[in-house]
Amino acid sequence: MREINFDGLVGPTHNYAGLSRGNLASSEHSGRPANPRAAALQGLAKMELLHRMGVGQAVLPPQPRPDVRALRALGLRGTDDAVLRAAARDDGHLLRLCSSASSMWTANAATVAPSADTVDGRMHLAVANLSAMFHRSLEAATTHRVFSAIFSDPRWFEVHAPLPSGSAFSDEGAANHLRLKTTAGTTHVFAWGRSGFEPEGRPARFPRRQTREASAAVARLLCLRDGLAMPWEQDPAGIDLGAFHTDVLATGNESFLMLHEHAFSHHRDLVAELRRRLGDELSLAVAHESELPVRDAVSAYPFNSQIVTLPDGTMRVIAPTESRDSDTARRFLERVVAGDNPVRGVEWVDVNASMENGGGPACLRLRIPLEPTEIAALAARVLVDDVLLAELRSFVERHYRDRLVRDDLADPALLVEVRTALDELSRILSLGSVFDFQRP
Ligand code: SUG
Repeated sequence: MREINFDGLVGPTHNYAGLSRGNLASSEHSGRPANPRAAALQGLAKMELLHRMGVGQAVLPPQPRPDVRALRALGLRGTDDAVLRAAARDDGHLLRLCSSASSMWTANAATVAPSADTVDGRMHLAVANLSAMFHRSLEAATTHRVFSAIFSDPRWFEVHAPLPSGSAFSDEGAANHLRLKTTAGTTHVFAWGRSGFEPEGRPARFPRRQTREASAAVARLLCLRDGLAMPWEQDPAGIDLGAFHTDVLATGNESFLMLHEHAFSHHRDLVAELRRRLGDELSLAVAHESELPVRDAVSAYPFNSQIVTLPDGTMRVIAPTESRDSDTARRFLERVVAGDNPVRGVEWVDVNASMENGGGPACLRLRIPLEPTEIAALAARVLVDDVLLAELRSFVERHYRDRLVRDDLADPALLVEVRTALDELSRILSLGSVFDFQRP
């Protein structure tokens, strides 16, 4: 089995709208001018690095924004231009809500169980409803179509529709999920922040996006073999300090897990349970508050690194340059590399444009472990090679603006540019008509 990282290509409307309460970077950078072209090229450079390192790499398309269909569903009428003008009225909040390039953070697109872990021996993928944040909930329908187009062969794959929307079954995808594996076993940790039905025990500063009930439903949909699912609560203190997803404070790969003590409630019990299931082969690096304050972990994102296995079996940490520039985060990662575990080095990547909206290297990718026969059954041209990378770079350079400010979202020319671009991209990637504007 080979893990393929499906990265979201940054979209042409990448902007800073301050839409995600509880995501400190999103609030802090609200209203700044954005450079969608540079942001997309940063993402492509990360894909190229992983591809060159011999890691499986694929790409997912951005989604059409502004989302005119959503604006019409909210009661705006007339031509597309009239809809944009109406959405820009008052302070333009409606337009910003429907213009985010947030589908780039594909760690939130879905949760995946590889075929080795499921009762029917097929790969299962559950699209996330992203109900907690309105701008993100707009992604789910198109995400479902995109995955259904790629994983269309029912002999190998089952793509599940998002859970019914609503706050009780609010699901944020793989950002709240960890798959660990040793020779002793496999465990899928499903992290959740609140119950969908019981009142919260104490007042919360920031939203708990994932519910326990959603995690349980996703685990059922994925058809995991008995005993593989392990639900666990996120530490409410961590969420209130800005860890809106589990992958802000914890990440793992096969037999290695690194986490902050505030990632999960009762982290010692979590570690003991993982040891019971996975044995001594599991290696762990736990950061304590005294070594690495949550505040630093949230701003520098060392846990939002990708941990990848190279063809020689050793691991590398793909970390954001913000972690290199933070003394506490860098020292923690240096301790990881020096430790008794399979990690042999750190590669620093600049994904600053995404980071300024709270999305590090790990947010930008969805991990999908696939068997060779399953890779051969992918029904779109999404696996990255040198030719596709060059085409994507040229695509971004031809179609993306290098500056976008709030008022530009109402520019009717932007909508035309985005549709022209995504129409071309759906052909480059052989995806068929997956976007709203391509469908009746
Ligand atoms: O959902 N930011 C995203 C960041 C997602 C990060 N993903 C993971 N941790 N896996 C979010 O909060 C900000 C958009 C804006 O404010 O313009 C935003 O949606």
